[in-house]
Amino acid sequence: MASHAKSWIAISAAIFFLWCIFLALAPFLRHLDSYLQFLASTRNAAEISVFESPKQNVWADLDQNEADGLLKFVFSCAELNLTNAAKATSRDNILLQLELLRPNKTDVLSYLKGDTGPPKRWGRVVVAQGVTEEALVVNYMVGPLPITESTTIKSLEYIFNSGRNYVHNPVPSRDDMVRWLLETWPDVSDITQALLDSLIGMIQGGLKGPDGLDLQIGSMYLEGGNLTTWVQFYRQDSLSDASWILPQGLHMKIDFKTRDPKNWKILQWYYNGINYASASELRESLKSPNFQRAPLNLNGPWTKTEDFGKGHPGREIPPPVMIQPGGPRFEIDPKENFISWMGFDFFVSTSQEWGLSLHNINFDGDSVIFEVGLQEALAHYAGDDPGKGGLAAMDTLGYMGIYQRNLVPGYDCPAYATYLSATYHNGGTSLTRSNSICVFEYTADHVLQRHTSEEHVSISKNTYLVVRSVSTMGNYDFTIDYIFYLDGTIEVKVRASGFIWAAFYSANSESTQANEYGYRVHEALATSMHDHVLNFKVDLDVAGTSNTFLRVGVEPTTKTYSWEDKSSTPRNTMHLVERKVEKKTGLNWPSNSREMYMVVNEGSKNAWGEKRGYRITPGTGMGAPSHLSIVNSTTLGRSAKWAYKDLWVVKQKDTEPRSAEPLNCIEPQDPLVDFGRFVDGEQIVDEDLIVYFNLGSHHIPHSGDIPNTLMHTSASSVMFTPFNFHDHDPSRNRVQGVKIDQGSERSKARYFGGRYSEGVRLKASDLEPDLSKYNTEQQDARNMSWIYNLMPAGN
Ligand SMILES: *[C@@H]1O[C@H](CO)[C@@H](O)[C@H](O)[C@H]1NC(C)=O
Ligand SMILES: *[C@@H]1O[C@H](CO)[C@@H](O)[C@H](O)[C@H]1NC(C)=O
Ligand SMILES: *[C@@H]1O[C@H](CO)[C@@H](O)[C@H](O)[C@H]1NC(C)=O
Ligand SMILES: *[C@@H]1O[C@H](CO)[C@@H](O)[C@H](O)[C@H]1NC(C)=O
Ligand SMILES: *[C@@H]1O[C@H](CO)[C@@H](O)[C@H](O)[C@H]1NC(C)=O
Ligand SMILES: [Cu+2]
Repeated sequence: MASHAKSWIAISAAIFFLWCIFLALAPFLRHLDSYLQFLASTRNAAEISVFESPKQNVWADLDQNEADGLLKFVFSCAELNLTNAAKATSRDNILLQLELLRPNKTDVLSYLKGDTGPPKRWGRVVVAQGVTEEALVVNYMVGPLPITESTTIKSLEYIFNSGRNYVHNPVPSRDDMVRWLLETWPDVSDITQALLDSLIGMIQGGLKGPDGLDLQIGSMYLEGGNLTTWVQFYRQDSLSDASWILPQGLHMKIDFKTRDPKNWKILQWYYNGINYASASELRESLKSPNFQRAPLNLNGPWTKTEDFGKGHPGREIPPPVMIQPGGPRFEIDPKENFISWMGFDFFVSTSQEWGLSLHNINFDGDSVIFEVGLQEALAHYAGDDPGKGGLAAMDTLGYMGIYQRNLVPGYDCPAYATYLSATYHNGGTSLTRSNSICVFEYTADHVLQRHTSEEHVSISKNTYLVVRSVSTMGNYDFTIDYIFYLDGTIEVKVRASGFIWAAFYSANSESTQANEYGYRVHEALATSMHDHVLNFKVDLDVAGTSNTFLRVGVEPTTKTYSWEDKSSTPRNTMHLVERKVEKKTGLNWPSNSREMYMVVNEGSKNAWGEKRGYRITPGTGMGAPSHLSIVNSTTLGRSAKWAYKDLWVVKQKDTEPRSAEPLNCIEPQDPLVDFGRFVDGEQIVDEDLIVYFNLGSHHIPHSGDIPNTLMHTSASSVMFTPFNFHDHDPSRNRVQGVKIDQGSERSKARYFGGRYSEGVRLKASDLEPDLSKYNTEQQDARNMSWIYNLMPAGN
């Protein structure tokens, strides 16, 4: 290394040697971020409530006692042969994560009905197995918990339809990779100096140059466990974390064949639209007077996400805010994470991989949804350079729950929101994300109901309850909301903001037409089109588990009615046509909304004899949520078959609890859970149905995405809304409103529901939390993540 002493490094944490997660934890690890700790002025659920859940939260992740017992158990388990990660090499077995193995629905239902006690608790244990010739990531189940004499460990296979409990680990050793890069890369720093005006070298222990370069994984290829990957140079930016929009036009292809670093090599280079078979070929070419250089994509004020300067005059006046003088109107049992509001009640659980889920949602005592939660979040890119050409990121492997960070009151949620925390057990330690979930009521800027006649105007406020979390996955922050409305409607909504993962703009591109994959947005920067597809599971139990999926068409027809003149031309009109979905299937949102999709209970009728149901409909946002545009993605293989349709109707099975599995992307051709096999022709009339639906969008960033994508245009949602479920609109007896008699003589207001009749005293902090007073809490995720073990050191 001495001869390269002046070489800088900068292989940032962004380099993830797992081909689907490279979502760059770079910002996290680079800054060891501090987190906001809320002061007493923020309501913390644990401090307020005497409200008690009628049942135990059987979906709650392991408590500290269970996790400690499990940790002891696995380290003393001869079969696992675990080595402490701090001392381990890639030839040892390392514990990756501990979490709850969610109980089977069958067992939960009998508990909820009161037939049995709570289901036995089991833990899921994930191990990186290095002692065997082939490196694997292996799943086990341990239970019952807490640990007693009768606790056993078993291979965990039943939740996968591959018949396996493991995937091959293409990158068993981060250390080996770092060592290899240390030895190899200084040899090519002359190339980055010449083309990017920046040296590469290798740092360890956090040494970093101001104009250092990051490396980010782009397209990756796995062949039977052999990993080949393109890496692209990015410029660092420690001030704005803008490295995502500072791609450089230089790419290298690296072959990490087998576990033996002796077999690893740089295979190929790519610069400004031209391929080079080796570093020496590129060096030769550089000497030629005809060599075409691309402009540098350099940092500057344009990447800053804030403008602290004097702006538009209007911004010196603070904007309107919501306040909650009457206190919250919902109740929380913080021990069980059980929430009750206006006839709704439900449980909340967290998982380190997929974040929040809601369970056993009832409305006025009727079951509506047994479970709703994120399954996987995919971002699939396209482009004509090796960085974006085959890039697909699946975020649950990057821990969407663990990266639900502390929320910022007054910004993420109203100042008056109630906050919940979550604890995760990973890599042998535990980490609590305090205040990472917020719950609040909000009154919309539009009413829920209004009607005006000559005599009266009648109008009702639209107040709803939101359960919110934000998962930061590298470049994007995903805000996920579960929203409850007074009529029994439930909405699931996703919004994203952050840096786009941009492409280098090259005049020499291989594109066959202008703007084939995006738009030029800076000197040497182009947007890269990508599809966001976030898959959610909703286990609807509409007034019980015996449900049928109906498609009710709104169709044109031609008819002659009895009351019409027999000789008249037939009348062109429209009517409703009801069809049952008889077999498991995938569906798209129909054009012109020409069909209603609904789940009904044929054994449960309302007062008018109509089947009670819940309609599933695209909600509010940028049009109908989209599915993946690519057909048979080369990158995804069979790992994300759920991405190809808007929604899917299948049947509840204890052996198919999830559509996706974080480890799927490591063996895409033979994933642990192949969703394609869920849709097997089985009959689904009067059955316990599961609907999987996708949120997301075709994201075609433009100049307005620089520096950051904005939330209002990135939003998509799906709503579940009662359909003949009640005898009339159930919002009437829980809403606030007024009826005003019109006319000069009478003009009288009659209110229904509570209202403010006196002024309220406010503290400034009710309007604007004083964030400068919050403690910052360092929450280093370093030892939390086995992924970290696969990343180069030095951050
Ligand atoms: C985390 O891991 C590093 C390196 O393995 C070690 O030095 C450090 O002590 C660990 N920290 C904790 C809190 O375990
Ligand atoms: C247990 O792991 C060690 C390496 O950590 C290895 O040397 C040993 O052979 C393993 N034992 C068994 C039984 O696999
Ligand atoms: C769930 O059911 C499956 C299949 O019936 C069984 O193998 C498994 O052990 C059960 N899981 C738990 C956590 O009880
Ligand atoms: C992986 O690479 C090694 C070394 O070249 C080779 O022996 C092996 O067959 C490769 N595996 C596959 C499945 O291509
Ligand atoms: C996608 O895969 C299906 C099933 O294998 C096949 O029928 C179809 O032709 C493929 N389409 C494309 C564009 O590759
Ligand atoms: Cu996007």
